[in-house]
Amino acid sequence: MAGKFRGKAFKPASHGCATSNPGCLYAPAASLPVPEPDCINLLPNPSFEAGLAGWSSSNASIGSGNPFEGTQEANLGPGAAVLFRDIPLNRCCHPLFLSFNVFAPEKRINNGSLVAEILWLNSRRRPLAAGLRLFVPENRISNASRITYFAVTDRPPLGTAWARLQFSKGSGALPDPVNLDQVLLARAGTPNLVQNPGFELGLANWSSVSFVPDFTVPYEGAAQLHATDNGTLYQDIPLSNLPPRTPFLLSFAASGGQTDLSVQVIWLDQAGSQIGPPGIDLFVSGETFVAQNNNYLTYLDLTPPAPAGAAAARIIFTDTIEKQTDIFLDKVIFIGAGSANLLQNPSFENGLAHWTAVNAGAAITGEAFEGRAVARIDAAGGLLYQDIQIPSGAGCCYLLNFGYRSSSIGVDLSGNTLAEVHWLDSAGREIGLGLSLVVPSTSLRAQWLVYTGITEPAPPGAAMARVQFTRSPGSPEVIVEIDKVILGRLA
Ligand SMILES: [Ca+2]
Ligand SMILES: [Ca+2]
Ligand SMILES: [Ca+2]
Repeated sequence: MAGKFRGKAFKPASHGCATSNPGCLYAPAASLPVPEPDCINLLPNPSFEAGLAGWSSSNASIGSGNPFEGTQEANLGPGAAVLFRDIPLNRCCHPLFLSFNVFAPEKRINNGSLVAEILWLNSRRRPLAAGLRLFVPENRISNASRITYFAVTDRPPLGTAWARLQFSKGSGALPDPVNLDQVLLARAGTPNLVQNPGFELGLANWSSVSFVPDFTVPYEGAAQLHATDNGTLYQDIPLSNLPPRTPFLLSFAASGGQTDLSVQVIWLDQAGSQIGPPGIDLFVSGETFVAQNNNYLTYLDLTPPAPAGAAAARIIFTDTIEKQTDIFLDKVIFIGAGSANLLQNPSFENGLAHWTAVNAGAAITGEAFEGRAVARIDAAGGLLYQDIQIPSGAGCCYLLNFGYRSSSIGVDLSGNTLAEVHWLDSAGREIGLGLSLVVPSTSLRAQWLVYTGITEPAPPGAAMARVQFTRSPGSPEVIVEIDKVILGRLA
């Protein structure tokens, strides 16, 4: 994947990214590459499959012990470590969407703290401003956890020509290494529209019943929210400064015990009355949280375009506590997006409707990633795919996101699962590969993992995208589950 991006950087852009774009900060001289379409993953070598090529590092190395994606991961530490790189921005002043995955080697490990940071640099690579600083506290990343982070920067100041992406790790109680893999940095539609998104100001800007601030090892920062009773939490996001009919991306992180969580985005008119059906309506079972073993799960979804007359979007969290347990929430993101989720029956709540499968089925389970059903691929290997129309999609990039887990325990292996997006022409013939994610065979205890990638731009003539999952045989009786598949445009 990295090689493809790098190879493309020096080819003439053939779909709309004109070299004379008025948004470009610097006119491309002969010595500079032709600007790429800026919807792709801006990071070459995002999964460390080319080792640390392109990254500057201190006390970081490459490992292949248990990569999150592909065959290799970056190992930070033990002890203090840093990994950074500067990324040229061909067009100024768009916020950026960042995703990465962190985990500990399979030992008794309590990580040191980790900071993910984006700095805006001018053309001489002098810092102009901070775009993002995300702090992961000590002991959040234990050997039980593989955590996905999403974050959005603010809008870079005029004169920004580079973004510096930096991961710095502090020392924990040794051994304290942190592994890092599958980093995504791509143009976002807007900065985060949520006020006090990480609850660092407690309940400021939120309306709450039962949720209270909590400061014990949050997902990020120094605070999270906690509830031990049935409750609700909401915030209204005004839409007046956004184009009508904008779709939105919602993300949040949650963990807990036997506590069901419902998450909705509803549309409100000027008078505060609800318009139409919810834009997002998610359900996470308390059993799913129990199976995560106190590890935070991160969710991402896309709304359809806001309906005509929508003056605000209300993000609502509702928890239903079965027993004397609790729930934690952190880091809510709501940004303008480029499209709705284009997949039909994305969460397998209607069985395998709209999907084509070999050696795979849909199953009702109390531990679904989302809702009450998942897709399961047999231990002997199997596949699952769906074709979707992408009218006027040429030149656009698409975000792929899904939940994955295997039932493997101990020495059992899951087999490899390839998640891919292929481009099809109007006759349904494949004309190219947009994205390939390799979910490697793992012996991790059953936990949901969250995979996210962004395709290359769809080539001219692309009329459809095919989202496909193919699994090779694993240990007998080890089932692979896929749930809540998203394919849509980030910007
Ligand atoms: Ca990798
Ligand atoms: Ca927080
Ligand atoms: Ca589901």
